[in-house]
Amino acid sequence: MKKHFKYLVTAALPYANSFIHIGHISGAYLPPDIFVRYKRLNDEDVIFISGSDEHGTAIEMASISEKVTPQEIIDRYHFANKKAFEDLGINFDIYSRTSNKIHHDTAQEFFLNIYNKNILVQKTEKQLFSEKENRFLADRFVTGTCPVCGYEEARGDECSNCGSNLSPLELINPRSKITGDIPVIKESTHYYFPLGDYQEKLEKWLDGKRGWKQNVMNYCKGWLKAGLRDRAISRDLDWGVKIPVEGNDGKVIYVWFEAPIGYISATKELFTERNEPDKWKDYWMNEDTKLIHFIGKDNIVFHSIIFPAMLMAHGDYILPDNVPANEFMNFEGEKQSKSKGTGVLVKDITAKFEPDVIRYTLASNMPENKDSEFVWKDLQVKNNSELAGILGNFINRTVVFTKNKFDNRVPEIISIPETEDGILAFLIRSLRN
Ligand code: B3M
Ligand code: ZN
Repeated sequence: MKKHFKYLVTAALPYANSFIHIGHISGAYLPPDIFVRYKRLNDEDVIFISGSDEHGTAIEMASISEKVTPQEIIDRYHFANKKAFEDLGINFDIYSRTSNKIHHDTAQEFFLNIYNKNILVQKTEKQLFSEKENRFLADRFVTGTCPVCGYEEARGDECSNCGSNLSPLELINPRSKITGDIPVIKESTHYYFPLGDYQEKLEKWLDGKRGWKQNVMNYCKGWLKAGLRDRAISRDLDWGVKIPVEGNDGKVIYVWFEAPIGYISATKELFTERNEPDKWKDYWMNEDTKLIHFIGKDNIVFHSIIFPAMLMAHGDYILPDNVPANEFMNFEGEKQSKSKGTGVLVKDITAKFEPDVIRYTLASNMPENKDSEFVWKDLQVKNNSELAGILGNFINRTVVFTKNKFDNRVPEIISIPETEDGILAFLIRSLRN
């Protein structure tokens, strides 16, 4: 008998620090929405989870540059982005927030689970510190020259030019992103997750994977080949999920450690809302569930190496079945970028066009295997020639023909020519499968 799986489909949690654009949609949201619609049509057991990522220096940076509190930032962008998804017909079962209590509790429980098993390592290491601002310059708070490609505006956590994963101390000529202050080096104690201990297990697990996209597999193999190292999972920041161990005032869990746990918290919240508070376990603790993470290519390492290793360390949960990552959709020749303000915002395009026109244009040009390009002219052509001209005309003719020749009713099938018989059989088969 055919085995029936449950599907737990997640779409990356966008930072609630800016309005989402159509590049995000074509990479990480429309593909799972199409997948989930298909599963729902087939009456399969599927839940579709996403929400706002509301911590990390991405949020704090936005709050500093807009001169409001982090809370105001996340409230503004969470609700705006939730509406943007709805306006595009992207139907999550839940669009949660990592600032919710249920997430803080779940993330702290996760941290404590592995802390109590003595998996975490504490290390005192040198960090960049701004005396002027009296703060450690974590992740996006610091900018400098990328040691890999020489790009002068690389962030402390990542170079947006070459995609290298960085740590602030690797930057050449580091300076504070906010004040331009040249930082000094000061020691700070942090918790590290020993990713290297999971190297072999991860290699075995990935070796057994079939049907993964080549870009994702190659990327993972590159990381494994370079060798996995310990990763700091705490930060000296105020905004975030507090470290649930005494003596850690002023420290929070690193955003990339707690954000993926948000998929678990959101599932708990969904079933709490549905008055079935334990049902989330039917998904997360059930080997017959296929956990599928839809993401953009810049999030691959977190979903296909680091989060799986965290799940292995915790031990109670299933691992991802697949991590379909898409490439980027550029805009009229340049990268769509929240920080540079380039690209098309969902709230702007949905104010002008019907969701299906947008969805069709994006879906027919999805950046599945290489970066694709959005150009306005293309939306016009797809709308006018393909949707209105071909599909609209076909439907219009059929309806008018039915009206004129069959008195407005769909006629009984009397006889089907052999050629059409084949088509009909094919359609019925496709609907059944
Ligand atoms: N917020 C990165 C991003 O918005 C990050 C994804 C988290 S998924 C758990 O691109
Ligand atoms: Zn670089």
